[in-house]
Order: sequence, then C-alpha cells, then structure tokens
Amino acid sequence: MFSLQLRLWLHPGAQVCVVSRLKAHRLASLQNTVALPQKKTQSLLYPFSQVEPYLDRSIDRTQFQLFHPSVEDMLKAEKLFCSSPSHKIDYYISAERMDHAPVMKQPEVCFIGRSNVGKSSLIKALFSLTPEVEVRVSKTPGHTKKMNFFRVGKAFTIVDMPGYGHKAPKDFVDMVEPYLYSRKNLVRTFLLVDGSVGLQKADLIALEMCEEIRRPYVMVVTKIDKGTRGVLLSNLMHLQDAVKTHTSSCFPQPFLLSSLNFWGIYLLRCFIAHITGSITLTTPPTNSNEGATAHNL
Ligand SMILES: Nc1nc2c(ncn2[C@@H]2O[C@H](COP(=O)(O)OP(=O)(O)O)[C@@H](O)[C@H]2O)c(=O)[nH]1
Ligand SMILES: [Mg+2]
Repeated sequence: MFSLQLRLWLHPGAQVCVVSRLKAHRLASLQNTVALPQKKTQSLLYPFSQVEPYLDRSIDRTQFQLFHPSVEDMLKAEKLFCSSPSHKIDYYISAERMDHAPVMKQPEVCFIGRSNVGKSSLIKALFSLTPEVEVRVSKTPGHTKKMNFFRVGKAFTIVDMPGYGHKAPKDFVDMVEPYLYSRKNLVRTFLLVDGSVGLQKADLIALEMCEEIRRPYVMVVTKIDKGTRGVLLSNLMHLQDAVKTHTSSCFPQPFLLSSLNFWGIYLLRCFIAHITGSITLTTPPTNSNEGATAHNL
C-alpha cells in the first residue's frame, strides 16, 4: 500500500520540487528518499516507526501518530520549501530585542530550546531544498544571540530563537519570553529537547514557561541518531510522561527528528505547512488529531 502510494505520486510526470543549483543534500527531497528500500523510507518519513517495535505493549501508540499525513500531503508541503521567483525563501532579518523584531503579517512558527539542542541545524534541514538560505550552525553553544527571521514566500515565517541554558540564561528572559508573550502572528512554538540526553533542568523551565504563556506548542526530540536506542526510548518515555501529567497547551505528539540524516524532516515540513494554513490535508484530521483540537488555527 505504502509503495503503491509512493509510485502513484512519484511517477515520472509527477510535479516534484526543482532543487536549487547549489548542492542540496541527496535526502533533501522526497523524490530521492522514496527511491530507498521501503523500510528506510518509512523510518525517514515516519521516524516513530523506528522505536515503535521496542515500546512496551501496554503503551498507547495513538498519541505518537496523531499527525500522520500521507506521502501526497508531504509532497504538497515540500513544494513550499522550494524557492522560486514567485515564492522566495530567504533569511530576512535578525533582531536583538523584541522591539527590533519586524512586524509581519504571515503566520509564524518559532524554534526554541537550549543552546546546542539543534535549532539551527533543524532549520537548515527544513530549508535543505534551498541551500542558498544561510542558516548558521555552530559548534559553540550560545552562538545564536539574536532572533533570526526566515521568510517562506508569503506563506509563513520561521524564527530561530537564541538558545538558553546555563551559559545564556539572560537570552531566555530578555528575548524568548517576551517574544512568546507578545508575538501576535505566532501560531506555534516548537520546543526542542535533545533525545540523546533527555529532559534537562532548562527544558523543564522552558516547559513551565510555555504552560504559563498558554499558547500552543509542540515538543521536538532532536538528535535521535545519537546514542543508543535504549537511552532514546527511556528519554522519550520520560518526556511523554511529563507532557501527559504537566501540560495542557502541548500537542500530545512529540516529533522525533535527526537533522543529520533527515529523519522526520518531511513530516515536520508537512506539519508546519498544515498549522500555518498553507496546505489542505488530503486526509482531514480526526477529532483527536491536530487540525481539530484547541490548537486549531
Ligand atoms: N548527531 C546529531 N548532531 C546534531 C543534530 N542536530 C544538530 N547537531 C549538532 O549539534 C550541535 C549544535 O547544533 P545547532 O543547530 O547549532 O544548535 P542550536 O544551538 O540549538 O542552534 C552542532 O554540532 C550540530 O552539528 C542531529 O540531528 N544529530
Ligand atoms: Mg543556533
């Protein structure tokens, strides 16, 4: 069924993204990804399938797959991440303070999380079909001291927020919190947590802050390629427990991701396209699903 669906959508005449002339990663586009063996494709598109077989039988799987779009929907979303003369994707501006942030009409999504959790790498992977967009990735924690705004045509804006943590607690208070409180066009916050180390004190503070602000947010588990599967599973279970018992504005599904090898990038592109109202899903979400909850647009 899965491979039939892929063939249907990727036959030679199918409209697929034209990748930039600059060298894009070979997995940046679904076109190459779906040519891989089916199991590999499945784990790139739906990374939860990698851990699912190892979960205890008593654990309810539904919450991990509430947003489960078709390949067709992912292709629709992918087109939005390809720059063209009529749909320009670019780095727009940086702001050091909230009062320097540009006023924008488009729906906006932002990525927050500890320094070094993988925010910039994730944005770079999302924009990998447009490699000329400059997203700075650093090996030094705390590199991103500014809010960086990226425009995706007229569809939406993506914001890379400064990382917080023991080396940069000030950025948290000075920028992240005021932004989350006051940004009018913000439709979703993505709170990144490192899957190889699990929830840290600073993550819990961020979680509390998001709850206090009461705007819809989503957990993203980064670096799932790093460390053992056992560690990832236990960190994931701990995170799910925290989400279940301590949150009310958090979407119940964590997005598992590796920017290094593109696991989950296509799913996240589709989710962003969906929540910003940029695409209509072919399979409308059910009652328990994203589109129909309090997090709705
Ligand atoms: N193994 C692995 N490393 C990653 C991944 N994402 C980011 N990194 C590494 O983590 C470090 C910090 O990443 P960066 O995106 O700059 O984090 P930021 O401070 O949150 O923006 C860099 O050395 C990245 O190469 C990932 O998915 N897997
Ligand atoms: Mg960064």
